[in-house]
Amino acid sequence: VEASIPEPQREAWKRNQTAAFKSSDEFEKEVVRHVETSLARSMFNCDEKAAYSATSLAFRDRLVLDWNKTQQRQTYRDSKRVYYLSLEFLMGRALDNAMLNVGMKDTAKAGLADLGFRIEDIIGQEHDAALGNGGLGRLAACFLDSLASLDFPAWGYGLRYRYGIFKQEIIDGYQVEVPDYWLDFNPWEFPRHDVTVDVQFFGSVKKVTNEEGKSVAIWEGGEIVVAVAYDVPIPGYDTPTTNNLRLWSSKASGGEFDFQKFNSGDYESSVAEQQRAETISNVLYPNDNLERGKELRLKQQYFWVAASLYDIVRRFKKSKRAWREFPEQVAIQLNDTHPTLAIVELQRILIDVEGLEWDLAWEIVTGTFGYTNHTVLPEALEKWPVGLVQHLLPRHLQIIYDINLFFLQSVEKQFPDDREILTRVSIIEESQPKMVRMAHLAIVGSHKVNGVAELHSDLIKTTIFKDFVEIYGPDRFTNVTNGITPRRWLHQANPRLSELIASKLGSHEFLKDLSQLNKLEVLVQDKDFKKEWAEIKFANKVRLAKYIKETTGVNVNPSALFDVQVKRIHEYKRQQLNIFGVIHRYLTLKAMTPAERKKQMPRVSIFGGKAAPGYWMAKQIIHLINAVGSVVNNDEDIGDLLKVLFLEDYNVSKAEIICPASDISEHISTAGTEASGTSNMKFVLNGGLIIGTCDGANIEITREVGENNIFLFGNLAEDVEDLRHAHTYGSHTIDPDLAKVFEEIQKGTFGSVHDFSAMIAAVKDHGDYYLVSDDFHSYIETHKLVDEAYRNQEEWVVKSITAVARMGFFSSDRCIYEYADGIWNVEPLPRRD
Ligand code: GL2
Repeated sequence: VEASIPEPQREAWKRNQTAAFKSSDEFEKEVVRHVETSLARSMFNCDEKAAYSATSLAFRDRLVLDWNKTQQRQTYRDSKRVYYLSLEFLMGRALDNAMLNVGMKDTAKAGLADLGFRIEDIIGQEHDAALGNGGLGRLAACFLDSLASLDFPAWGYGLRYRYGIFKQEIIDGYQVEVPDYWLDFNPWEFPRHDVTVDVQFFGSVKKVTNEEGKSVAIWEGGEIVVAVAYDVPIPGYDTPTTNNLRLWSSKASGGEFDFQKFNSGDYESSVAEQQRAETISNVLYPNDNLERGKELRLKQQYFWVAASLYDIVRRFKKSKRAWREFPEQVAIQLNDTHPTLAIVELQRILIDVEGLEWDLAWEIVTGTFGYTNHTVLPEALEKWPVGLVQHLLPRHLQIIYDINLFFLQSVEKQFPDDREILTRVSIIEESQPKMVRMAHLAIVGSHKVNGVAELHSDLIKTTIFKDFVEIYGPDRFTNVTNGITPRRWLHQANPRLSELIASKLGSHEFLKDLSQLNKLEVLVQDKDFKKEWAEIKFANKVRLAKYIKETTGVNVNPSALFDVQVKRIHEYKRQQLNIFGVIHRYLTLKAMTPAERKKQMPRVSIFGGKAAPGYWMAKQIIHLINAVGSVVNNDEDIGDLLKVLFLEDYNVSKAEIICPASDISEHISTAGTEASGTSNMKFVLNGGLIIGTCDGANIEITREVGENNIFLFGNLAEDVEDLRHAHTYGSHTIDPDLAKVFEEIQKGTFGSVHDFSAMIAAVKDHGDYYLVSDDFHSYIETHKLVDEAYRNQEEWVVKSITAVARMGFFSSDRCIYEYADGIWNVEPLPRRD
C-alpha cells in the first residue's frame, strides 16, 4: 500500500508541520506538555525523574524532526551508506549529549531553572545505556557520534538487550553482580512495531531442481523468531544530521502465544515458547576479550545479523539497481568477528533467494564487507563447533564449507608445494570437535582488514594473520588507529576546560577539527592561562574527591597526586602490577621516619572496573585492592600520604567525572597485549599524563605528545616471547622488591592470605605470563620520576598543556575519515540549503 500522502493534500501537511523549540520559553512549554500529557502528571506530582523524562522527550522530538529529514535526504540522494554492525554500543547517557550536540544546553538550563530544577540533577537521573563491556563497545559509540557529526549517511545495527552490563557492587571487598534492568522507561528509543523480520533457526536443507534445471537449496522447517526494530536517534554535533542506531529485540512469532496450544489446553508450553524467543535479546554477555562459545551467543549473533541484512537488502532493493551495484551503495563494517555470519548470510540471500551465480555473489560480498580486528589474545578469538553451526544454521554451514573449498583451492594453486599452509589458514579447524574459525572467515569474506593501532596492526600481520598476508598481499591489511569523540570526552565531561580552550582559540571549531588544539602550544608560557588551566584541574579533582567521599566515606586531599587506573579488570591489563606497586609504596612509607615522610608526595590511588563474573583471578585482584585500601586508609602513620580506593560500578557516566580529575593514569598492559586502548586518549585530552608501557596506542600518543610528556616503562613487545620462554625453561628469579611485597601479603597484613596466594603463584610459580616481575623495577622507578615531576607544578602544567595541544590526532573524526577513504569509499552528505 502506498503510504505517501497524495500531492493535493500535502499543503495541509506543510501548514501543520511540527516545529522545534527555539527559546527557553518554547522549551518550557514542551516540558510542561510532556509532563501533563505523555507522562500524565501535573506540577503537583513532578519529581526530578519526571522532569528528566519530559526534558528528554522534548529533545527527542527535536531529534526526530532532524532524523526524518536526514533519512529523507539520504534516500532521495541515493548515496552510498555505511552500516556499522556491532554487538556492543556503550552509549552512556543521551540527554546531556543531545543538548550539547544540538547547541541547546543553555536554553534547557534556563528553562529548567524557571520550572524549578537544576540541570545537573536532571541529567543525573538518566540511567546509562550500557550495552557493551569496555573499549570495543565505547569505540562503536564514539564512531556513531563522529559519523553523524561529519554528516556521513550511516546506520548502526545492534541488539536491544533487556539487561546491559551488570551493575557492580562491592560487598566486604568482593565484587557482586546485580542485573542492570535499564528499560523501565527509556525515552530515547522508538519501537517500530511495523518494522519486523522473521529470523529462521534450525530446520534442514533440501536440494531441488528449479524450472531452469538449476539445483537450488531450500532451507525449511525449524522455528521462526521475530526481530522488532527499536530506533535510537544519533545527533551530530553542530549539524542537523541525525543518524539512526537500530537495535533488534526478539519476540515469538505468531503473536502473543501459540493459540492452538492454548486452546488445546497447553497454556504453559505456549508461554514457554514465547519466553524462549525473548531470551535471545535478553542479556549482554559480560566478557571482555574472552569468548566462551555459548549456544545462545551464537543465536544472538545470527538473529542480529539476519535482521540487519534483511533490512539493508530491503533498502537497497527499493533503489531498483542491479545487484552488482550493491557494493557501490552499501559498506558494512564488522566490529570484530561477532557479526561474521553476515558474510555467509549475504551470500545465502544472493544465491538462494535472489538466484545469483556464486561467483558474482561472492564478488558482491567481499566488495561490501570490511573487518576490524580488536585483539590478538588467543582466548578472545572466536571459534564455533561445526556441529553447533550445523544444528542451528544448516544452510550456512554448507555455504561456509563451499567458501572454504574455493578459498583453499586457490591457496593450493598459489602454493602447490605447501600442504601445511592449507591446514593453517582453513576456515575449518580440523580439531576434535571441528571448529569454524570466525576470524579466517572474516578475512576471506572482506576486502579490508584493519587493526586498531599501529603496533597492533603490525602484530596481526606478523603473527595471527601472517599466512593471509602471504596469500592476499599486504594491501588487504591496514591500520586505523582508534580515536575518541571530543564532544563527549572534552566538551561534555570537562566543560570548563572546553570553554577555556574555546576562549583562547576564538571558537568551538576545535570540537569538529581537533587538530586545531595545536594552536594552544604557543600559550604554554602564558601565566594566566597556566593558572586557569591548573585551577580547572583542581576543581575537577575537588569534584571527584566529593564523589569519593559520598560513595566510599574516605576523605582524600585534592592536592595529592591523583593516580587512576579505570578499565575492565584483566590480568593482561595488570591491575595486579599497580596494586603490588601500591603495597611497595606503603612499605616504603612505613619504613621512613616521620621527618622523611613529610617530604613525600601525597598520592591517591584510584581503581575502578568490572571483572567478568566467571573470571576468578580478576575478582581476586579486586579483593586485594579493597583489602589494601582498608589497611592503608586507616593507618595513622600514613594519613594523607597514601589513599587507595576502589570505585564501585565504573561506567561511562562515571568516566566522565573521573577522566577530567586525573593527574596520571595507568595504561600498563604487558607489551603487545592491549590492541589500542582508548581511555589513554581520554585522560590525556583532559590534561592528565600517562604512565604506560610501549603498547597499543600509547606508542602513537608518545609520538604525538613527545617523550618528555609521558612516562614510559617496561619491556618491549618484541622481547616478550623470549622472556616468557626464559621463565619456563630457564631460572626464574623474582624482583627483590616484589618479593618483599609478596612476603607482606603472605604475612596476612591484608587479611585473606589464602585468597591472594593464587595471584602470587601466577608470578612465582606459573611462569609469570604477564611479566609482572620483569617490569616491576622499572615500574617503581618510573613512579619515582612521576613524583619528582609533580613536585614542579609549573613544569607539570606545561607538560599537561603541551600534551593536550598535541592530541588532535586522536579524534574519532580522524578515524572515520580514514575508514571512509580507505575502506568504505563513502562521502559525507551534508545538507545543501
Ligand atoms: C578491545 C581492545 O582490548 C582494546 O585495546 C581496544 O581499544 C578496543 C577497541 O578497539 O578493543 N578488544 C576487545 O575485544 N575489547 C576491547 O576493548 N573488548
